[in-house]
Amino acid sequence: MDYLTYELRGDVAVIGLNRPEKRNAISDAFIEELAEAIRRAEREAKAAVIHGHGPHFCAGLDLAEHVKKTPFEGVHGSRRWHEVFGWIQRGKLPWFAALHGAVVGGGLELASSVHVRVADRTAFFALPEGQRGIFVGGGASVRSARLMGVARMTDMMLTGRSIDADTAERWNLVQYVVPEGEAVDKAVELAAHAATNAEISTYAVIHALPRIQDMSTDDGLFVESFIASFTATSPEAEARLNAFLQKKAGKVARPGDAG
Ligand code: 1HE
Repeated sequence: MDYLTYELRGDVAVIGLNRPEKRNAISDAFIEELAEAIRRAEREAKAAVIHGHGPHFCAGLDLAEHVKKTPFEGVHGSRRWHEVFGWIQRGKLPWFAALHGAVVGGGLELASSVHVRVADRTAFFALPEGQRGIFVGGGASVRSARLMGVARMTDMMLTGRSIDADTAERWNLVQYVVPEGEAVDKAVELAAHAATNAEISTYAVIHALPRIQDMSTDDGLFVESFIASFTATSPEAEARLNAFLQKKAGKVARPGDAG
């Protein structure tokens, strides 16, 4: 692989963006490698982590390649990003991102397609598309806007505002902030935990929660009741529920206790 590293840590696939000399800027060939790595992780792992090698997570779209494209090639490129990032967001695995340095433009769009984001204190977030004369094209108007809200995203795009990790946590762009250099380990720890969940519950979380959020209250509650009933009657749920009742499964941990 030219642009990625791939390793298995137990049940967790760890994928590293590996074009540090160009700040992990994503070209067409890069996105195709990512597509392959996602499919491989789905075959080999139960959860996945994505991170960046070098000083930054990802500088977004490869602008040197983009500048040579026709408008229609640009549309196809954007649609391919949507497709590939969609395999992350609505695929088979829970995905975790470990973020540091620049998480900008398409880098933030990639980060927004995973399920849980961990940032270290060096991470900063921006959407410089407005300054570059373009618009977001890797899903930010849908995914990042749903995370932080349209008002904040509008501010970032109009003013070029760059925010730090703590602000990103307040804005719901990231769920964990850790000391410098610790994001990958934290993300792998969280992913390893998610890998122990019942597959059907994880699938419901990934696929049902965002869809229900897009529904009316009445439709959401109706759909929820069917998913709850379907998952609860699976053989795995029966085994897990009985294990708890027979005191063979762990109790819910208090915050701060080992899980
Ligand atoms: C790049 C890219 C890139 C760096 N495409 N080559 N994204 C941006 O507008 C972000 C542009 N990048 C930056 O603002 C900075 O590079 C960083 C803040 C991310 C990092 O700064 P720094 O000082 O560590 O690195 P650098 O010296 O700016 O860059 C090192 C090299 O990477 C340099 O190339 P070199 O040949 O001169 O060594 C840069 O040109 C190159 N480089 N970023 C191509 N993005 C599907 S739509 C998504 C739309 C977007 O993502 S728009 C936002 C694009």
